[in-house]
Amino acid sequence: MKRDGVTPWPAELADRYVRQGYWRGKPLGHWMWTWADRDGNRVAVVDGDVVVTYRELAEYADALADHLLDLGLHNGDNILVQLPNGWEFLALFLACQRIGVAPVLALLAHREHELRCLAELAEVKAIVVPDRWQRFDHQRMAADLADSLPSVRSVIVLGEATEPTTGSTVDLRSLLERWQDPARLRARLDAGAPDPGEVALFLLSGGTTGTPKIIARTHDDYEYNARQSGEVCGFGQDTVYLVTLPMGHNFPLGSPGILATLTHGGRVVMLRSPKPEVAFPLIERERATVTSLVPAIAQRWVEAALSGDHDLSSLRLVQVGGSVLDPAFAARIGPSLGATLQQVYGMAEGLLNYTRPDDPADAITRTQGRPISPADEILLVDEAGDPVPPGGTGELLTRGPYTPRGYFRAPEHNARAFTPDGWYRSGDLVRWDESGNLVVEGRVKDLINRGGEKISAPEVEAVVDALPAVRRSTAIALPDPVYGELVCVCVVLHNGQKLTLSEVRALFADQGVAKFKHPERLEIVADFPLTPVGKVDKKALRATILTRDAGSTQAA
Ligand code: AMP
Ligand code: DBH
Repeated sequence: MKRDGVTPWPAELADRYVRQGYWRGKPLGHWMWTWADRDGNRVAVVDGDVVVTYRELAEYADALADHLLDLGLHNGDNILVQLPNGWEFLALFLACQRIGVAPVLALLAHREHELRCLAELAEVKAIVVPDRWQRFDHQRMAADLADSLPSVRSVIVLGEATEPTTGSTVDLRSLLERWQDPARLRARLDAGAPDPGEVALFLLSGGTTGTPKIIARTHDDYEYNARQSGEVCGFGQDTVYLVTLPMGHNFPLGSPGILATLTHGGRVVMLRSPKPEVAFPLIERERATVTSLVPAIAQRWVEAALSGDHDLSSLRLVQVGGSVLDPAFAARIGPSLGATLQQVYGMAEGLLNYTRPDDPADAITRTQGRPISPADEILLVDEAGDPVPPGGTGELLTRGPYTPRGYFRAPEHNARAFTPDGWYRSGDLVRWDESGNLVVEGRVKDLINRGGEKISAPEVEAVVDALPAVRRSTAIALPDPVYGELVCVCVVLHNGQKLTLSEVRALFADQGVAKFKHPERLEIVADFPLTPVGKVDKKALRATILTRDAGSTQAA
């Protein structure tokens, strides 16, 4: 391995994954170049008015890879990427795959708090950002980070590169220009192709710890993740995939998403806002056949479809995943959008479950699907770690050809998050349904799932604890009608102290924490209920608050 801190699969299993054809020994994205050769005039990406063919995408990615080498980035290096959905992001992603540079895929919502942790953890050599996005100056943030992080040598900006840094500041679009003869360049890049067992990209985990965790995905493992997902979902040359969610996320990127679409010679349509007013005209114009949504967005789409008059008839499959989907609402999605619903229960850590398009309607609305691979192993265990009886609910443990054996550079956390024999402890409580699919019943992990965005409770607590008025804090999930869950912080204050929600939120903004993590509710309590082993009893705290809320609603 070129990078330290990656936990490999056991050698004999890795051999088996190769022998059984799961791992093909090819760099991620190689099929995009194959399509460029075979049928280069096919359209690969539509992004607003920009149409990019497979040949053009291959040439842009090669040119960019060449320029990245000139910037001093090499096989084994990591870069931090925070970009909006768009063809330039895709070209950059593919360029990285070409030369063994692994992008850490941050979300646009992330701010300095998150980016600094990620950049330090992966010792990134470059940071890629838009100049501004939704009135926020990403370039300024990246320049500040670059100035204070010794590993960072370049800031690459999509838009106008104006902010000087101690290293170099480069305009991403200028790197997409071709300076060399494409055929010669290609031969040179082919010669330096990365080892497929190496890290191709880093995905972010929702996390349950004070600092963010990232997952190193290899070329072999992620190529299979996308290819097998595409197989299960019937992707083909006629697939037109609409990228509704942020494309650095595992769901739109590789489940089956963008990468499987390109594997099959299909067409990717970029969307910058999931709003139905923007998405529906595009579905109509581009005849999109499939997209992926989180439940909160599906809700807006269903409401808009009822009142709107856009032609969505091209849609065949609408994937919904990331957080709990209410079965009664699930039953309305397919009919309202004129497509088959597919529930997706996935994780950046690996294992992917999909309902199958030909499952009975009832299984599609009530279950979260089943694994994509015959080599996926699943074990449901009780609190003592013993298997639960058939039909029982337990914590899902998993291993398999696209489920890595550890988080990147996190030995202490890995000792808890993985069993000694390599099972990933998902923290999800699930059961096998009679249909043969899994049903997610709850979770034992300490996070808040806000409409599919995962928020680590300990991370929130660490920020709140810095307030002088606060003696102790704890973060819990409360129900939210739109996002499913919201962040509630409960605090015990020092004697005579006061605290308001706006003071708490101001602190989060000041610390540069992503907005979706800012607490939406504050509860001041005299003390926390404790479990028999002396930990904060979050369940009891939540129940007390909910009972009190119910009482006050009735009284009102
Ligand atoms: P992450 O580890 O950040 O990639 O988040 C993955 C987690 O999201 C899973 O372990 C589940 O807790 C949750 N999740 C994903 N899909 C679903 C779903 N369809 N229903 C319920 N929870 C889900
Ligand atoms: O929530 C997730 O992380 C998720 C959901 C659906 C995911 O990673 C995926 C599909 O690939």
